[in-house]
Amino acid sequence: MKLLASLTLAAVVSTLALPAMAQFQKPEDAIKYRKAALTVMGTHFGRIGAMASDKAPFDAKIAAENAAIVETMSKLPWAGFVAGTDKGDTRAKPEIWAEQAKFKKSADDMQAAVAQLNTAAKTGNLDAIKTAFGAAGKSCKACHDAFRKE
Ligand code: ASC
Repeated sequence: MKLLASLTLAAVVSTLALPAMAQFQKPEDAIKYRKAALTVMGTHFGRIGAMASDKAPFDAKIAAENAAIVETMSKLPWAGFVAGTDKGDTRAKPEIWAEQAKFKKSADDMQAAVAQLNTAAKTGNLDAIKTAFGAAGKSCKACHDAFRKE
């Protein structure tokens, strides 16, 4: 069982490590994929936000379920930022590719903030969730301000 788990993990990791372009048939597919991933992430993030801003009743289990989804989703959009996909049905700015280290740092910061939100959600403490939600929201906004067109 342990061996099977290791082999499965190795297969998943090597798939994720494939050159991004090899994972999409067409540039449009990469754009669609990253937008879909960000949309799903934003949807579940928003459900936590409703609780964090007292617009929805707080339910620790629902918050934790949503935070786990957000953390998983936060890992996915990046493979879709294939070189040359600043054209088409996208608001991605060319700076994503011109300033790759900066973009990667932004993406990493968001993933770290979202991981902390997931940790906070697991405690079931609304105040901790509010704090972590605020920080995660800032990380979303920082990346959008720098790398997303209006
Ligand atoms: C959301 C969402 C975003 C972020 C961002 C935070 O709920 O969909 O893109 O929060 O608005 O500033």
